[in-house]
Amino acid sequence: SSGKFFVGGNWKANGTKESVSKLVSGLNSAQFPSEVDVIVAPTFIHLPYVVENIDSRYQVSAQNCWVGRAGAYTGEIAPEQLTDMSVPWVILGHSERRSLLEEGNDFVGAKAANALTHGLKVIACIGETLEQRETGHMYDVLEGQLKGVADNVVNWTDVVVAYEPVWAIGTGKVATPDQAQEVHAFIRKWLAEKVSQEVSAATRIIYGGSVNDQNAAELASKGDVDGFLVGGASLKADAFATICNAR
Ligand code: G2H
Repeated sequence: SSGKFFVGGNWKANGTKESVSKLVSGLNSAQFPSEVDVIVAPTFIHLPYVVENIDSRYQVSAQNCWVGRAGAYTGEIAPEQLTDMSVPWVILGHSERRSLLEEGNDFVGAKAANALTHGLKVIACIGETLEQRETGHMYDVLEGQLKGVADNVVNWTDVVVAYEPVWAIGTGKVATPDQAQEVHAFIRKWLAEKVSQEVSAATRIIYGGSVNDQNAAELASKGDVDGFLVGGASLKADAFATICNAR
């Protein structure tokens, strides 16, 4: 395993002023060890509230950002606007954006490069669909997604790789601990061969897809599972806190 245990809560397009304020107070009273990096990713419009009201044990993340600088890009948010808002992290390449908005490997890579250049830390998501897994294309797909990121990243210190099998996202069908470990080990090996031994050893590889308070501990016991990216269960402070205590 590598680095500090890392748990990210991806709130996706969920939340109202009222529910976000309740979730933040729940999280502020949650207990977890100080040797865990805990990140929460609200929607863009809830970011300022969360930055101001969540306690300093948490780091805040956006769920996406623009591929270039601030300017005439209607509807987008640029990395320097996030850092100006004291948001240190961004999630990039989530499968929901890859599939629903057709974000490709090069585009995700370009966003990662731009985000890192402007001082953001990046949670880079990769993952195969069920069809790709069943037809034997899983490793090709993962390799293409990894390459898109690796071709654009110079310094890996601020990068976390999230493996999120698409068939496990929001479906309640979590990958088995062995399935997760197998792919995490593949990613670790790929980084060793294509980037460097140092980057492979130091980069955190986290798992996402139907992680909850019941299954997190067993997944976390696997050698190459360095943490989680949590969707649904991150909207409940108690469940999320249990996941933060999984290792
Ligand atoms: C995977 C995950 C969070 P969920 O997308 O990124 O969502 O835990 O709801 O499957």
